[in-house]
Amino acid sequence: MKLLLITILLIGFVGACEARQTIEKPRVIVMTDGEIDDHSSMIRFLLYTCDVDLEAIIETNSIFQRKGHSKEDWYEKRLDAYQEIYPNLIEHNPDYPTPQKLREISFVGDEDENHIKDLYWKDMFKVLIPGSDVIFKPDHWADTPGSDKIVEVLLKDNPAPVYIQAWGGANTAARAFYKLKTQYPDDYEKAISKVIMYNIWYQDGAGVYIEHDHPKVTMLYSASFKGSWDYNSQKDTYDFIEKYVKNNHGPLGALYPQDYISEGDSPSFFYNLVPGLRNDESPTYGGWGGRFVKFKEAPNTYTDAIEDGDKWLSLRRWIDDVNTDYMARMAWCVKSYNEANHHPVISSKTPTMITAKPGEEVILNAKKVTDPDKDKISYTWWHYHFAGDNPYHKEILIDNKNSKKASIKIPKDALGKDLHIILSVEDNGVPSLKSYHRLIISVRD
Ligand SMILES: [Ca+2]
Ligand SMILES: [Ca+2]
Ligand SMILES: [Ca+2]
Repeated sequence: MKLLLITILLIGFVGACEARQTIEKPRVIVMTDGEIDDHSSMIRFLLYTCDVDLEAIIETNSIFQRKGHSKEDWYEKRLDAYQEIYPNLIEHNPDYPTPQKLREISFVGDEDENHIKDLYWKDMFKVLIPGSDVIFKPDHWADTPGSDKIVEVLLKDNPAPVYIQAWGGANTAARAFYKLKTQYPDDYEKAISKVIMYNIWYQDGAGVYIEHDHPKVTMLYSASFKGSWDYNSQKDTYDFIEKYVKNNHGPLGALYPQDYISEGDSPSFFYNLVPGLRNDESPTYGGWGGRFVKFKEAPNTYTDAIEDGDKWLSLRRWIDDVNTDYMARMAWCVKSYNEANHHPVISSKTPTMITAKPGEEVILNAKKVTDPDKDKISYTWWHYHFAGDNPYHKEILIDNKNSKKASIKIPKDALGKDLHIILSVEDNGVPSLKSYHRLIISVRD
């Protein structure tokens, strides 16, 4: 009887893990203000559209790009270039959306200058920060194709979260939320509770308005993109852009407008990549898009986490991995499957959650890791000692941390804490690619 029970538990456990791995791709809406940075970010983003369930791309304005740029053809040029490389991209991943689909889900949102009246760069840290007073309300603004699309997406009978990325202002989303509240009162709460917004600063008055009037929306406020991904942050990447993006990598990379990586808005979509890091479970977990902590004065708002006294570390710790991955994607634009590299795959049987006692030794086992190119795999286990709501703040050494099978001794004073253990596996392809897995060890008696 006991054996039967254990067997059932084991099957249940494995089943739960597999369910995690087959989880739907994150539903994503991009709002871009068409700044030069956005022109660069869009090139990279298009190469990751196979990893998300893209609902819409919406052109907007911001206090920096006051009239927006939808009347120009910067975005259309990128879609045209994508169309050219699309046949090659689907050799590497069949989930890339068709160029036709991308055009169908492209919209223009709010580019009305009156909706950012008297707001300028100098206000950025005075009135456009979490917890500030509301400056504008969208009550009397016109609906736009962009805001109506957001309404439509949120009303769909699909309970999965919707990630809305504000690469510029968020007035378009503000208007959509207002419309839901006033015209769809019965569906409003359900619709709005699905939204997780990743804001690259608050680049118009919408951020504080949403905090006040739509507090069920989860707001992530990033300021640390500045100094890690924006203009001037990665000035050692001239060669990278020259060699791996602009030249010999097809028409999309050739459009890269800058001489080095300058993509202040990109962290907002990095957040939706790398499912193995489980960013989707909590902003406090941390991944390619950085890590966040709860902001005290607004109940559902999160701001950049500080790690080791460093406000950039949660983003910077991944920069090399993120850019190497981009190199591989750029190669997908021009190379055949056999000439290019693809990610190693960590078996879904590797546990994601276990409980251990203080003083106990826990075996960390990567189970099966395969590589579609039959590359050799190397392993690194590490303790992300800032991650989660309940972290054990001291670093813990992992025995055999560069082996498939490693072990960790749970410290005695870790009782009640959760240890976030990250496994990264790296192949030896060119460029080498990493995949990740997060195991959370709850230390309980
Ligand atoms: Ca246009
Ligand atoms: Ca922008
Ligand atoms: Ca590989």
